[in-house]
Amino acid sequence: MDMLFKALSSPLDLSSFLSVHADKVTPRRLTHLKDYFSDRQTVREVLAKDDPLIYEVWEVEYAGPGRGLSYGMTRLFPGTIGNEYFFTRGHFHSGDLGDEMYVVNSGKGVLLLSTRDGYCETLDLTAGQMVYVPSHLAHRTINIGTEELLFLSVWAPNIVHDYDTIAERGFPKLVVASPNGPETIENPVFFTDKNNPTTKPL
Ligand code: PAN
Ligand code: ZN
Repeated sequence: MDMLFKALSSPLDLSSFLSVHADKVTPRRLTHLKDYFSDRQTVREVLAKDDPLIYEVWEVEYAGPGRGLSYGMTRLFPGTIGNEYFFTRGHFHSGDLGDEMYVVNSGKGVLLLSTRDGYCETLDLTAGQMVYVPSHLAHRTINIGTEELLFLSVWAPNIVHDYDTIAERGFPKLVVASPNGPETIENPVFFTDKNNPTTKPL
């Protein structure tokens, strides 16, 4: 019988999902994120020597009858590019049932959330933290710690992941390393007006 038709059970330590359940692993290296980090000079310098792994998504896509649920574990590694911490690309959900649940297994992070019209907020992510992400909020995860940030996401399989909007304009805010620790600052090149190319970042 297909695994998706069975009840799934896991101990609270979600890291066991990594070896047991995932049927697809997607690595995201700096090459895939080179246009997302704001310090393009540092991106070029790092890529000239190496192509670091920023995160991996270990995913189980629902393929059974009815609506179902898909889920995945993200392993977001610690590190910085320039003063920006490693992050996931980030996306909006569109389509029916666009809400999502996040549960943090381990590590220390920030969830950056934003509406299409530029409202932005951050939530702290620590082990055991659960976040309900409503469908109208784009979401990006940022690792501000020194360990891997490991979290589970659960979403409806008919969600359309919209990456283009974030790829084009970024998030209104950036989370950067400063002498005082992680700091959330305005994104100087956030692009809100698609009809005005002069505001387009970089
Ligand atoms: C998560 C993300 C995962 C990787 O499973 O897809 O953390 O981030 P990007 O998809 O932005 O590269 C989720 O939010 N799924 O909907
Ligand atoms: Zn999502």
